[in-house]
Amino acid sequence: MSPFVNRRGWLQAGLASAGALVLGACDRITNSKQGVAVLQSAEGLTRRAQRLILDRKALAREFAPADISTDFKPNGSIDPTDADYLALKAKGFADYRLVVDGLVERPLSLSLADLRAAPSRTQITRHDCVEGWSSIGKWTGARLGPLLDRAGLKPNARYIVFHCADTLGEATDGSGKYYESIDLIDAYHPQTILAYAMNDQALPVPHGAPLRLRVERQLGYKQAKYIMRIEAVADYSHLNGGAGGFWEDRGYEWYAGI
Ligand SMILES: Nc1nc2c(c(=O)[nH]1)N[C@H]1C(S)=C(S)[C@@H](COP(=O)(O)O)O[C@H]1N2
Ligand SMILES: [Mo]
Repeated sequence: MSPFVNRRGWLQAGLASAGALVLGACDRITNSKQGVAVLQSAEGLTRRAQRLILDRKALAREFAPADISTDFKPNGSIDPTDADYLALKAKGFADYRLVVDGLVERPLSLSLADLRAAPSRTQITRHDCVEGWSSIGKWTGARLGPLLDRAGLKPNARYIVFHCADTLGEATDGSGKYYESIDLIDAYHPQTILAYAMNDQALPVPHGAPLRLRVERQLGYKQAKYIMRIEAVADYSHLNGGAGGFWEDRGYEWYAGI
């Protein structure tokens, strides 16, 4: 069972036991006007929480092959010059390994072949950059949820951090390396994939070769390219500028939903 389901189970168990407490005093409560109001407001709260969770699980719109942009704009880093990345690129990424570690039971080190053999998904979606442009692309990749299950998240894991190969900016936050983070609801969303292909070709360098995130209900800057390492954490405030991502450390919103 995925930790997301575990947590939801935990939430439901919590609500059920809160309900049991209320039910224990049922007679007295329903006999008072105030008591009925308490029950009604609790029900409203549960319904709103449920709606929020359903909304977080909704799928992003998917498009038809004819909608695919022929001029999908590469943005931000488009040709990293970091030494480790250049060495991998020189060998066509044959030595590439994705490290999955942090709060996991079984740290992983996956080759591109391992990733291609993992449970996958293909989707045609629209990418929206905060700069005001959008492009539609077709992405194929390993679903993040099953990979996290393979590693086995520890119960205190709350966020997934993506550590990238490229240095985009000044080292104002201790590194200047690009990084991003998402919560477990987005990590287990069915359209959240580690894409190794774009428009039926191996992912090109300008778009994040050999591996980039697609988290389809979020803005462009959440779509981390050049992913080297995935770390499960309880909290991200100790990383770099503390705001959970390269652009977040520079004032952008963390959740960045669209
Ligand atoms: N590693 C890394 N990931 C990144 C960026 C970057 O500079 N470095 N730029 C982000 C931004 S702002 C956007 S809009 C998208 C661009 O993705 P694309 O190059 O495929 O269009 O990547 C995002 N992910
Ligand atoms: Mo962007």
